[in-house]
Amino acid sequence: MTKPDKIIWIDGTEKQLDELRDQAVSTGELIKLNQDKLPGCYYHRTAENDVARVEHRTFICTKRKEDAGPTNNWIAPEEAYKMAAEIFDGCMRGRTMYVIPFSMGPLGSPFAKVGIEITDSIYVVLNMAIMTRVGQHVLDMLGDSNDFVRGLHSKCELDDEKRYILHFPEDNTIWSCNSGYGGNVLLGKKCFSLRIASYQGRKEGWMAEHMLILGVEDPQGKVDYIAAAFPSSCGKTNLSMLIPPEEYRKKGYKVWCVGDDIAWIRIGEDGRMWAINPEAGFFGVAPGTSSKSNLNAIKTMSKDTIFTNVVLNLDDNTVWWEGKDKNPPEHALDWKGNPWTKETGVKGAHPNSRFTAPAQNCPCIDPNWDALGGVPLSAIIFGGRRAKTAPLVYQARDWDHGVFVGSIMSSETTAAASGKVGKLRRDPMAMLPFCGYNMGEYWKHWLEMGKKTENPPKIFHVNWFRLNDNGKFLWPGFGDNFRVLEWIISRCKGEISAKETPIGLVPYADDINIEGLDYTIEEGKKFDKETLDEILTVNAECWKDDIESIEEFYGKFGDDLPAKLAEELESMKKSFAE
Ligand code: GTP
Ligand code: SPV
Ligand code: MN
Repeated sequence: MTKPDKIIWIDGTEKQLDELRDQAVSTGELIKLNQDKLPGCYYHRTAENDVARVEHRTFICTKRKEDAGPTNNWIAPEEAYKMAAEIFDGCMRGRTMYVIPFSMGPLGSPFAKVGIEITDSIYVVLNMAIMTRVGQHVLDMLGDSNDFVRGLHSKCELDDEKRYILHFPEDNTIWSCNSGYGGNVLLGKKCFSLRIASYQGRKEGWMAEHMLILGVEDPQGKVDYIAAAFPSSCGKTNLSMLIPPEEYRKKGYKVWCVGDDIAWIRIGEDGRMWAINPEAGFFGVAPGTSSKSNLNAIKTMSKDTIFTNVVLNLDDNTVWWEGKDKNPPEHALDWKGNPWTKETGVKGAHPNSRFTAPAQNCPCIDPNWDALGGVPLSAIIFGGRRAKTAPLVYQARDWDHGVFVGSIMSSETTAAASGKVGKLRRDPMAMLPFCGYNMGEYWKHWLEMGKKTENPPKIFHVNWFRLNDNGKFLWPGFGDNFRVLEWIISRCKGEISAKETPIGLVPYADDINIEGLDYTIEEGKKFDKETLDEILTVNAECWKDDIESIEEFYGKFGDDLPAKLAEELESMKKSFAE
């Protein structure tokens, strides 16, 4: 169908990848960065019209529209195949086709699944080689099996009017055309590991979730694992690599990173939920990442990293972005390739510019990050970007209530997807753009999984993003989020009590340790006990508005809304009315 001139199978060897890097440099697709300062690092720019996921052009193509549900775009499979086949017809003429066998999950893990991605982009090959396990050993493992996801990608003409990200969960197939941007084209990531895998998970009795996984080690050396679902650009990578405040580090606390974006979760024989990170690298947001906010990420990207759509520093051939440090380069090109200085008056890096780096590079990568059986979860956290309404942290009363808490998640939109930024929308379990089937069925699956798990994780909700009236963050965030993790773990162990409210269990302010916390909200206003009280408050008026919006959202699902969730909503409404 695509009629390539040449076909190359990706064998996963460094030699082959190196040849591809050289070739991409020779055509300008990649720029080789300063190899003394950034060994193994490269720079890439996407087309200006192609900088984020395109949710309005992303489709779930099931035979029946109901199976895609009210939150997904849908086209019938035969129609989608036909339309896209015309776009793909001859699209690789004059180009080379690369065939990438890849594994999501460590080879030999019972969680792992194989995919093959066909692409005409070297950038895709090199990113997939960081983000997944690629090469001949994957084919060897697959053997004669037909159980693999078929991924087809072509840049085509990068025509945004013919850009489609099509998923065929019933055929284990993904077709993506006319884009060269990460989430649209690295098919192992959101397309397979969330949209296709969530569909597979329901059929096979497991869960594919948009979650980071981290381990908290206490001074005795015991590690508790936590998974957390936040929408795109809402703090997963940062939380997963967090460095605890100094007074905790001195006592011997440490955070280990297992994954920063996706968790595949199964019920273990011990009656707990176990999770793996199916990826092998990080595709992280660059802007805002600094030695202060996320030192581990900065170290992770110090070698073998591909930078996309950041500022190119012409003085020393390195990279920069807003929030990296206070020294923007004096001679530079912005993400579009135009001469740029900070006086130019526009952002030099695209707000959704990214780094692609191997997980192995991360200084706090968990020794068990690629354990075949995964890690056991003590807690699951949901969270969003909410200027108001959601308190800093609260706990769900039980699993079913936790599913309710996840289902009513909402967050302000970010630059990770094309469209308006800062618009509040409901984003259940951070899966709105990633659930490969009817969200109502997905909630039923969550409820079922809880029933089947003897000792399920405790469920929490956090919000690092409460603002004051001047639009300043009230909570310091980043490393100080450890203070909230401490409360969560104490709750899991049953060590402390919490306050019953209509939304769930909220901390007593004294149980959040703010000792040593030094944060200036704005000039003349430091974080204090009062601020903590403020961000722990459940404001009934705000929540009553929220309930209206939840009712409207739930209304879309008709009979597909699980009765249990409707009951939880009624009961919350009632307790606010009391
Ligand atoms: P995706 O990779 O798109 O899924 O994003 P993510 O969820 O991994 O978010 P990431 O950790 O990259 O953070 C996104 C943006 O939020 C960055 O600009 C961060 O600096 C900022 N951020 C992360 N954590 C915090 C926090 O605790 N407080 C505040 N105020 N900002 C944060
Ligand atoms: C996200 O948008 O949630 C990302 C980046 O992690 S992308 O791979 O583009 O989906
Ligand atoms: Mn991330």
